Amino acid sequence: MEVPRSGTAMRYCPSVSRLVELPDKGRLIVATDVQGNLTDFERVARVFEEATAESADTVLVVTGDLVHGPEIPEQHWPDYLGSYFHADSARVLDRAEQLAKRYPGRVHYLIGNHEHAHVGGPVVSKFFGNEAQRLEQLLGAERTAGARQWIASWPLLAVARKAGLLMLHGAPNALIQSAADLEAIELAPAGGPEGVVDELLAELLWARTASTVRARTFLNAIDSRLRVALFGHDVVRGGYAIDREPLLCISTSFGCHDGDKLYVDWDLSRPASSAKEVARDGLQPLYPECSPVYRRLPTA
Ligand SMILES: [Mn+2]
Repeated sequence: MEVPRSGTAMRYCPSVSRLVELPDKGRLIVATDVQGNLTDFERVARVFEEATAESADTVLVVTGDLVHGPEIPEQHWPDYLGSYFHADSARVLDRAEQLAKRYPGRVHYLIGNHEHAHVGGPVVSKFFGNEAQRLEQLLGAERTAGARQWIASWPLLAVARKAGLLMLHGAPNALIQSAADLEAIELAPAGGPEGVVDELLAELLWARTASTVRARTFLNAIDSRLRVALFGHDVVRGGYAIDREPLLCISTSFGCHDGDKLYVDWDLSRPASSAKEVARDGLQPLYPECSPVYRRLPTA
């Protein structure tokens, strides 16, 4: 069976919004950067399903990079990668899709730079020379086509206006005037050669930090009520980082020891005032049964 070339440029379907609106009430679970870790994805799914059992209006947002991870033997595992795992991105994609189907409209995956590599973005090479090609070889032609179609329906941002929270893959460093700028983003620029990336999209998917002024300008351009940006992309060994307000960078999985992995659990009807407040009241350990290695949770 012929496997199609990886990274084939896809366009957003006209009906797909770049920004998904979350409700003004209910519970919000936010996780980041699973990078093919099936065990961690299953745990995130369990957290969401347990929250759903208590409160039926729970929503889950995963801020990209569900796929692409190491497939190296445990004896060669470097300590800086945290707890050992063997990536199984194909099964993570399957499980992620099943979960979204089981809870229509309540499970949202945002595009990360690793997903973008499947739909027209630049080649990513973390553990393989071409991560998208590796995964697409494992998937085979038919599942690859399906995965690309699915990824091309994922939004870039999630917004919880009442809670004052914006979710995206990288730091909110892009210069935008309004949400309309985001709607103009294409996965691959029209008519351009492959590998050329929309500048705005590159910022959204690759920025690791932003100045306070720049980040607040970004939030304001979308909604003046937004107070905090939740994102991943970078590995924070201790589970979260607040470089400065309004930035809350979270590491739910990749690069961390199990006891340091964090996600956010927030009441969508509660307006957040700062990243510090969300860190203090919203961060939860993914594995409360595991001892922290580098993690220090904020105190009141
Ligand atoms: Mn990333």
